[in-house]
Amino acid sequence: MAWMDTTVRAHLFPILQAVRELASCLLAADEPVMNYVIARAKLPGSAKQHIPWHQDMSYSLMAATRARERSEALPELSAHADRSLVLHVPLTDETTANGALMYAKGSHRDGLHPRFFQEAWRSPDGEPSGSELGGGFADGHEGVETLETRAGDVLAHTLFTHHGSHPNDSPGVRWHLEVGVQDASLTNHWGYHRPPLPAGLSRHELAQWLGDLAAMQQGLCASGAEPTACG
Ligand SMILES: O=C(O)CCC(=O)C(=O)O
Repeated sequence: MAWMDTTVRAHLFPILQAVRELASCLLAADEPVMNYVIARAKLPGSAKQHIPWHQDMSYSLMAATRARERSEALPELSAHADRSLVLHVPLTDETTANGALMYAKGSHRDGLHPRFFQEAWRSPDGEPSGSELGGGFADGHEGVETLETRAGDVLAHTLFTHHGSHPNDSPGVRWHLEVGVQDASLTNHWGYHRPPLPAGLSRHELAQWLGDLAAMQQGLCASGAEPTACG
């Protein structure tokens, strides 16, 4: 029997079902799949939970390409970004004071900045990456916009969009869900199981979908092999 509790049944499942249509529309994909879901809390004054400016592609390199040189990887990274999105779903209202998201407008057009081609992934002789290069954007940059949102809104950004968030200087905890979605036809070189977003809210569909979620969490490939051996 798949694991199920009240929070999943009453909150997580309906949210994921609700974003299915949005993902399908934005990706022009009949059956979008989910490649991860994270619930994040941003505690007041917590420096450790402050996420600096970044591009999410940085965390998807091993799923998007086998190339270890950025210039060689860029076409595959672009193809991957074209058919993937990150949905940021506020569970509490997000204001500048409690850590709302900031986007650098138009930054999704410029591909992956060398800083975000991870050290651990690039070849030892590749171009330099790392903090010395800077990311190109910071809170005060003229192309940067803060998006204050209400619980129930959804923000969508590409894997190339430069984004960061304000610190949480309010007395309350800020919660959000982050859902990575993709067109199912996109090759995922890592090869772990990616379930479709849930289509219905019945107990039967939920139980079935939780089995899918458990397989994804265990890192199982479609073939059942370990992720490092997939793709
Ligand atoms: O909430 C944050 O501080 C950052 C969230 C984020 O990077 C995202 O939703 O992609």
